[in-house]
Amino acid sequence: MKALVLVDIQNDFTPAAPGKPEGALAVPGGLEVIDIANRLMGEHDLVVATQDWHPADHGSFASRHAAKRIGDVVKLGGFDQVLWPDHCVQNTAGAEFCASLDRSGIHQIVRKGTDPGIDSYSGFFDNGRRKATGLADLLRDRGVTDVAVMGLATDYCVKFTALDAADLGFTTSLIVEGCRGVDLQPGDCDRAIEAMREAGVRIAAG
Ligand code: VGL
Ligand code: ZN
Repeated sequence: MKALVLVDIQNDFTPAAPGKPEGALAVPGGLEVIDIANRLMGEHDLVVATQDWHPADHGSFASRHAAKRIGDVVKLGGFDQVLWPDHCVQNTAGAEFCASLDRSGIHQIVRKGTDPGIDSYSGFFDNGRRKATGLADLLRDRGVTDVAVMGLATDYCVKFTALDAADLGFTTSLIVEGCRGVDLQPGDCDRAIEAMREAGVRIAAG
């Protein structure tokens, strides 16, 4: 059984388009992954979409930390945390999936980042691996053996989702043409892809 995991293809992670404002944390080229996602849905037995879903006071938001700026690093939940603009706040338009993503092809939605005290880049666990989102159980219950990962952002949520999938024993591939990244530091995306490859993730095209 093959699953497609679509990571965080949400309004806040994508640039402006006709009828759509620029997302709060827009990843360059982020809208370009949607056609690939829609096409690959039909080639998988199970399609799961992760959704970054933060409370308004989430600790990853620079706005919650006095005298800190976007891109600064603080400790959150005991871990280094990059600070982001407010994004994907629960029940806001920014947190919704992009309108052109084919919702009818998505079987399950897994929300993450709901605990204000810790971030959750992976679709499987929070960054401290304290709580599971339920994605692993969902995949196992459906008899999934192979997981293809794509979406946003290559160097954060895609990376940690793919690394966890491989670590959990799924035969994991990265659909590299279906990913776009932040590159806060030049080369972050390339390094993320290399880290996935080294962890046994197969790097596939589209
Ligand atoms: C993400 C930064 C903050 C992601 C989520 O989806 O990669 N990045 N929250
Ligand atoms: Zn987030």
